[in-house]
Amino acid sequence: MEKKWWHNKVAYQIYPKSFYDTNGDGIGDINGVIEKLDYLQDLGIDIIWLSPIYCSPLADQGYDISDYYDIDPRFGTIADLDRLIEEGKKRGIGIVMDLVVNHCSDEHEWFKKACEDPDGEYGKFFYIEDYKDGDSLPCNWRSYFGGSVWEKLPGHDDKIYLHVFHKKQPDLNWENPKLRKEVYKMINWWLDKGIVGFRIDAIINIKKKLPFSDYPVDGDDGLSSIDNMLKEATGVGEFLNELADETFRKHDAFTVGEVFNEKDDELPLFIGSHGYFSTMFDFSAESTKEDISPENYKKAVFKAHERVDGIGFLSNIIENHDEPRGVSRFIPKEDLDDTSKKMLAGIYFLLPGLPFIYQGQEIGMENLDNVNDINDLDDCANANIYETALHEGKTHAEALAHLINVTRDNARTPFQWDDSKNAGFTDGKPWLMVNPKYKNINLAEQINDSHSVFNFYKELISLRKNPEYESTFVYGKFVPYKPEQKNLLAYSRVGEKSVMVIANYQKDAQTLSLPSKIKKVLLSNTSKTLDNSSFNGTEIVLSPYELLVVEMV
Ligand code: TEU
Ligand code: CA
Repeated sequence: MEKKWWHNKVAYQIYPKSFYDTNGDGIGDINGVIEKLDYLQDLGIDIIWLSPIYCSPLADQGYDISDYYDIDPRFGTIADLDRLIEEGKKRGIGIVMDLVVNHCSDEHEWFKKACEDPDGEYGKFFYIEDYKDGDSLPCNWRSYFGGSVWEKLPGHDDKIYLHVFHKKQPDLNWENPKLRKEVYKMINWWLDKGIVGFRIDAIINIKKKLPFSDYPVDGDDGLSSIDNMLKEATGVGEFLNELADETFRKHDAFTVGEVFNEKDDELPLFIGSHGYFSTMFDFSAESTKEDISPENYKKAVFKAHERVDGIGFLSNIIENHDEPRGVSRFIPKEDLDDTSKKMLAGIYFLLPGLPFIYQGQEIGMENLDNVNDINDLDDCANANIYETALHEGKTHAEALAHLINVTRDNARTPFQWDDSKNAGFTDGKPWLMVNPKYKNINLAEQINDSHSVFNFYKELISLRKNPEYESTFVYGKFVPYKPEQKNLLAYSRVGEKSVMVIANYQKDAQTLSLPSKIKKVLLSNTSKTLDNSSFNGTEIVLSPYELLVVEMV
């Protein structure tokens, strides 16, 4: 495999609004990221992905951009960002921006001009249609946040525009070469500024199946999921190839795609050596519909890595700003403790590909347990989740309980720096509630405790970067071990060295017979196992949620 500069990197996602507030307005800011760079360097981070900080009405928390060339004043200024890039460079940390180009904001000047003159140049930047036969819609697609994808065009009673996300996020028309050119110009402007790349938002949606047509109704609302359309939309590759040629490839940029619904034979095109992107996220466990047991977690993740074997690199996560906290999702509530959190960390972190840590994950931040009412939460997706639950017959209390399990706000509560007021996130009133668990789960408590979740993440990163093992963790082959053994999650990484990652994904002990003897214990989440004398044979007994990373003979 052709080696790339980003292959051995460890990335960290920052959701700026909730990271660190330096001016007391309750909103995290760029200066807050700069203040915490030493912290991230100490943890071992090489790449920071910033969720959007461009000018935005924040209808979808910055994923609705009204000016791609400027920073929202709530987050800071372009000068602050330049300083962040510079300060990052000094510490060997590259900055990755979020690229949100499936849609912009309805407050972007392109959309304003489109409303003024729907038949003019900017009207063609969007999908603007007339009602069919007076009042019917061009198609029955359901937007990701609920309701029809069609909304009346402001100022024009007879016209509507398409938005697959929020109505304040009109879709950009990628079929229009002028629009594409504008997008490439903007991307190159950012790359010239010195960022190292982009995380690419919702990109699979840029290709629509045209002309608009209905798909089978799959809900009581009489609408059809966008997925039904995406399955039939072909040709996204032509856009992506042009995009990569005009921008990323010229700069040797690092890009990570938020890609769903890709077909098997498209994988080399997406993430092969000359793919559209450097890598893409593995969402296989996050998008598992059934209850996520250890067995189907293993199945999903193993399958994902076997699928890309020899093709390219996935980016591994247990959570992000759109998902509940990974530890709350993948570990049964009654078993959630530092040991099980560390086990989950070890499992995903040493898989082939790039590990991404989402802010707060490194201290084991958990979901909210309860809120008094829906107004304590913020996300624009909440209303639809709640209403749908009521519609399915749940009571208000049940609907709220369901919402708390799944809401994206679980990941968006402020970072828990210490146990002072507002978890040390702000001197003002935080824009979103702080998770009350901050009294027990916070960085200050963990930073000097060698057994903390935080220090376990540090150890994981330094193990991955240890020159003796790095090539094995980066390029070593992924070989599942005894996938049929229940609640055992084990795999080898075979390269210059042979390393095994072994996890007992349950609350009971279990016995495992190994293919050979253990040569060395590289990492463990239970201090007792660091004594090599307990590994004389090939049969080992694993304690509850034990994780072992071992070099084999
Ligand atoms: O997400 C796109 C996406 O497909 C989903 O994860 C989606 O957010 C979720 O299913 C809706 O509940 C990206 C961003 O990560 C997300 O934050 C934005 O809301 C979305 O695009 C629109 O820009
Ligand atoms: Ca602030």
